[in-house]
Amino acid sequence: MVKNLKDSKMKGALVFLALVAAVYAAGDFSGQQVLRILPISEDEVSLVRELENFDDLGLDFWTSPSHAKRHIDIRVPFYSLQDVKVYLESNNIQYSVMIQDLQALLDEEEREMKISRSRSMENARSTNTFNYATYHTFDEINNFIDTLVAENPGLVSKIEIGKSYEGRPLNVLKFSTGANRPAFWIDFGIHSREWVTQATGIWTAKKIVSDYGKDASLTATLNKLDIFVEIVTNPDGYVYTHTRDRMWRKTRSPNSGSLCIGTDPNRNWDAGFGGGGSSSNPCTETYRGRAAHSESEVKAIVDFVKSHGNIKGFVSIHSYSQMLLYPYGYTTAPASNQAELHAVSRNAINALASLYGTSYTYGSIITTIYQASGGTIDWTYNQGIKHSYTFELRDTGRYGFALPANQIVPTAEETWLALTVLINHTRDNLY
Ligand code: BHK
Ligand code: ZN
Repeated sequence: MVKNLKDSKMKGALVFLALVAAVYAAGDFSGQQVLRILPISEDEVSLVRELENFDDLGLDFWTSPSHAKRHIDIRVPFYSLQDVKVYLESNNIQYSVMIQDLQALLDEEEREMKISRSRSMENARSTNTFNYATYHTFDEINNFIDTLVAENPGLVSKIEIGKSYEGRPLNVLKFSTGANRPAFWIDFGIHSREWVTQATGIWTAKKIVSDYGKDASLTATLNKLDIFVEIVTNPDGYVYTHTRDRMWRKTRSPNSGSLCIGTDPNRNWDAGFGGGGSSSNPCTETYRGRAAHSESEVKAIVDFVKSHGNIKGFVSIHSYSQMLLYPYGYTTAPASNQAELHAVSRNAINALASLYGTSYTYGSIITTIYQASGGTIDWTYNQGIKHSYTFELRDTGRYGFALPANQIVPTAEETWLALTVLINHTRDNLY
């Protein structure tokens, strides 16, 4: 009896230790690598795709398997590295190590944020002294939003279009100089780990108020169009990337019948919903959700776009890969104004490259990255928003989602040059 009691206590202690280890492991990327795999045949693509079905390996596909000769980036936990490398080597599949030790990059990221924070007590007080060159928490971003609105009452207002699953506000900035205008929408951070996007959103919001009344083109734009900016489109995920798991992509809503959390908000839209390039498995990064618009973060934008009724341009911003994409992602059928989308994209990426030489590829989603069903801009396009685009910001994979903070401002600056091409074209072609 005594022995049994002791045993069960021991067991309890071991279970507790295992749980503690599991919780800590979620936030610890020590020894983890990102492998870039280059399958040279469709057979090799299938072999890599099979890895997705082994939940125990704990793999995180940073880019999805698509076709031969298109690379696949996979984050591999330390405990699976040998198995995965042996698997690839025994199948003669080419790969290289893109990130040697992910935790080393994230340690540097955290160190940089701590230094910036200690120097930036003034962050919340004025958008002129705000530090645009570091990553910020959700609370800091909301303070920035409120400060920007307070500083520019005649130009900027804040709209709460809904609440996230966990009850956080879905804040949208409205830049407007008159009533009943057609509008241009830009969202950032629908995938929470793509930190350079939220940071670019902050810089972009400030850029719009700085240029209004000074830059002739932006002034003409805001005399004709309203601009809506959602900086943190997936707030629950964003908070989670700061507190628990820097590499969290999805929403944080639970899935009945599964212990896995979250839906991919870029597979949850009612455009080819459930089709290829989306998953029915809640444990994958591309889980589409139980139904189209099941995610409140998505539904809020759907309702907003429909009730507004006059949104003429729509851009949804992701990272990484350096691409400018247009519909469709769920079908190879061309968009009705594909020639226009293609020509405008080319102008936009040329403008972007003119600043720092950053090179982008462009084209339809399905022909340029891979098939993805239920994506944001396929839905907005089918709603009649003919100027619908998606960006994949820096970089091409050297740092991936762990892009160093010293690249935030250059990324935002060059992206703005491309955005203005898209906005100006929309302004001058309102249909
Ligand atoms: C972007 C827009 C529409 C469909 C797919 C994509 C690519 C995006 C994704 O959802 O798979 C890649 C990604 O998040 C990394 O930014
Ligand atoms: Zn993304």
